[in-house]
Amino acid sequence: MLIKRRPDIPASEITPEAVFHSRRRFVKELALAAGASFAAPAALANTSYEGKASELGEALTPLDIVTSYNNFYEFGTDKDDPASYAHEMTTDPWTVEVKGEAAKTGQFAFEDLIKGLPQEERIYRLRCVEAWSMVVPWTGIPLKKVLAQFEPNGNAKYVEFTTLHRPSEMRGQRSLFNSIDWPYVEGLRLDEAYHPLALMVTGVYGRELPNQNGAPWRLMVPWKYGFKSGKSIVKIRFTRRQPRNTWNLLAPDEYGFYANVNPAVDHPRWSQATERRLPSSLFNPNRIPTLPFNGYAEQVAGLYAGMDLTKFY
Ligand SMILES: Nc1nc2c(c(=O)[nH]1)N[C@H]1C(S)=C(S)[C@@H](COP(=O)(O)O)O[C@H]1N2
Ligand SMILES: [Mo]
Repeated sequence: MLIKRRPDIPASEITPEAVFHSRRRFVKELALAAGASFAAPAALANTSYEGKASELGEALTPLDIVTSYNNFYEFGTDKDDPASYAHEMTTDPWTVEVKGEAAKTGQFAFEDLIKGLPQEERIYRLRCVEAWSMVVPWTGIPLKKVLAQFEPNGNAKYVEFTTLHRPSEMRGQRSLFNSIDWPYVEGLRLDEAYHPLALMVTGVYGRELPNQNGAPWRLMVPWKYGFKSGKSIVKIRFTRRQPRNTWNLLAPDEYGFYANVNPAVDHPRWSQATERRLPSSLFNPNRIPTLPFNGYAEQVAGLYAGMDLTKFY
């Protein structure tokens, strides 16, 4: 079974007992309900992840780095802020609102939304626009499976994802120094969202998703810069027109809507030609070339046929 235990975080940082148990019970039921499709790929099922070279032929980024070096501005702008403060966020119960161009809209309990949907394990590279990257075994539901259940209609050309706005539990949203207009919003073209590589992530390294990584669920769009993969999603809206997205609103010349990983298009303030693969240090920077579409070009380049990717960055 994939989900065994929570990450090794201090007892003081886990959610209150009752909440913890109710989600645990749910996770167990989910695993039973999903049956065989929930199993990890055979090669990984019986091995410990630590130190294992991945299916991609690249070393996995250790779990302690995946859970301690994060971007989650709702908890602060330093890389270690999310690990320090994300435990202040309550993730159970969790309600998701579905709106817009779809037959089934309304308020849904998170558990009901994912009930019966197949959970899969995928090892993906995540490339941040700040030029660091990691390789992580994520558990999640193909995004298409999540979205199709709402039966988007013919007008639905895009999908917008809104993440949690709860200043009482998110100190970055209370900070006087933050420049983001909360909540954090991201969007995809519907055909991008329906691409088989797009995943709605519910776990990491076979464990329940830690709060700092976006519990209880977050996007993972591996061919795009990390900022497209919104964490702790509470709203899904199907739209006719391209939704606005947080980073584009903040700095339109630096962050586009598409945000496909592209070593040939530099960020105005730094090169995107290479990346620091975590773990990375001063003495061992572990700098490697960045690949078009983060190495997934063969699968996804067709989505952008005929588009000028220096214009639609
Ligand atoms: N809600 C929310 N989602 C977010 C962010 C954020 O600040 N808030 N940061 C994004 C950025 S810039 C990156 S690189 C990834 C980092 O994911 P990780 O911390 O799990 O590695 O999350 C993305 N999702
Ligand atoms: Mo990022």
